[in-house]
Amino acid sequence: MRTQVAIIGAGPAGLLLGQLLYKAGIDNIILEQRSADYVLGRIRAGVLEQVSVDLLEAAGAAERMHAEGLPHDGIELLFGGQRHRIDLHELTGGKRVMVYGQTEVTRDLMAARAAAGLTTVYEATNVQPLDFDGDQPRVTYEHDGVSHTLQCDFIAGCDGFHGVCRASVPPQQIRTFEKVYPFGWLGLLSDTPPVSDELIYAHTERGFALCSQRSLTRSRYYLQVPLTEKVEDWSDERFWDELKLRLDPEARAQLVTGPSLEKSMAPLRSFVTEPMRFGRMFLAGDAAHIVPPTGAKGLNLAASDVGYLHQAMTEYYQQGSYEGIERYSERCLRRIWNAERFSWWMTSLMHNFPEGGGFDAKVQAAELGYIVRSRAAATALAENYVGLAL
Ligand code: FAS
Ligand code: PHB
Repeated sequence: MRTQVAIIGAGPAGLLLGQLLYKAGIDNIILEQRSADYVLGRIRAGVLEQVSVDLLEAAGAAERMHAEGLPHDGIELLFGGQRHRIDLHELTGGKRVMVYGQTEVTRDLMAARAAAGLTTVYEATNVQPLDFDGDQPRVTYEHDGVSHTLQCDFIAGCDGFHGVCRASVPPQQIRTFEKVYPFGWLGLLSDTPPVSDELIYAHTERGFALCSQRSLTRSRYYLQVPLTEKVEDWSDERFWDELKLRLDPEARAQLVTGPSLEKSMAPLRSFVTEPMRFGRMFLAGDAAHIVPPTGAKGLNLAASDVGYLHQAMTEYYQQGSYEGIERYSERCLRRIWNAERFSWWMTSLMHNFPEGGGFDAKVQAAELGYIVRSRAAATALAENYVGLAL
């Protein structure tokens, strides 16, 4: 079997890349280790930057997002028992974010791919990217007990943090940077109306909490918890009781609780791979980098990587140009490090670091107060939150 671009991973990065390449007339096949239902069952991101919205439009997968997504002009910071609105729209000269779940983005991209009649091999096992340091890369895999080889021009490693592509690069060719945080996020999804019109990021003595949403009838909440916590030790009732303790009185009174549709724990880490291109193999999305979700950047970085890779592939096949290929890592990493800094900063600002003691807590309180009093400080938060230009 042969294709122009072999894409490993059918998460948002792989599916978005597949659609953008298709629109450019570039043949591609996606190899995914899980089933489509399993991929759709993962509850993850919820906030899209304009850059991601634009790329979904270019991919022909934005119709339902515009019909059902929720444009948001601001967020709220809750600290000292008070909520303070950050007016993203006003502070950034008219920019906003789109609240639309990653599950729905993935569903829309899957539907667009199926409508285009493109090949996705789900439940492909033992996927191996090979010979990407030469001119004839290939990917071997097994499916339904049969071994296959996919010849290709390029390999796109969109296989997430635990994927095979980054692991296939000789260690001496790759450098990684990592910071692990001493806590995790316990998330709950429920068919209950959101507690407020906009997202609430809460910094409290009991820990961080985030009130997010998927629609006007479906909410997503997160609590900062120690890494020793286990999801099975958190009943719905325990989760709701702890969330109430981290909200202001108005939100506490507004909160509608109900049975969880999903509960999961995610560790928090910052991670970057340099470079992101190895001969004819490119890493994109979580395969190359991870951010703590506090800044809502993970999915958006995956989208911008894919935007750069689509541009590089289009220039190669349509103009014979190698410039986008050669500049891929540099272009992605500039935007990645800006998002890594912002995500680290938001995480450091909003979470409790017990080992930090009184001084760190005082600095957090001072910085939160500065943000709500200083237009310059609020603008810096706002322009990073809505996403820096490509
Ligand atoms: P993904 O991990 O989504 O997709 C990779 C795909 O590759 C998967 O389908 C996997 O099955 C497949 N794969 C892996 N190994 C393979 C192999 N060897 N062969 C074939 N296929 C293989 N971001 C936010 O912005 N906000 C959030 O709240 C948020 N919460 C998150 C919670 C969790 C638990 C995790 C893990 C991530 C979260 N993220 C969040 C980040 C997340 O949204 C990612 O940024 C996003 O999924 C990145 O998309 P991909 O790069 O496509 O990677
Ligand atoms: C979410 O809705 O899952 C979400 C929103 C904003 C974040 C993180 C997660 O910063």
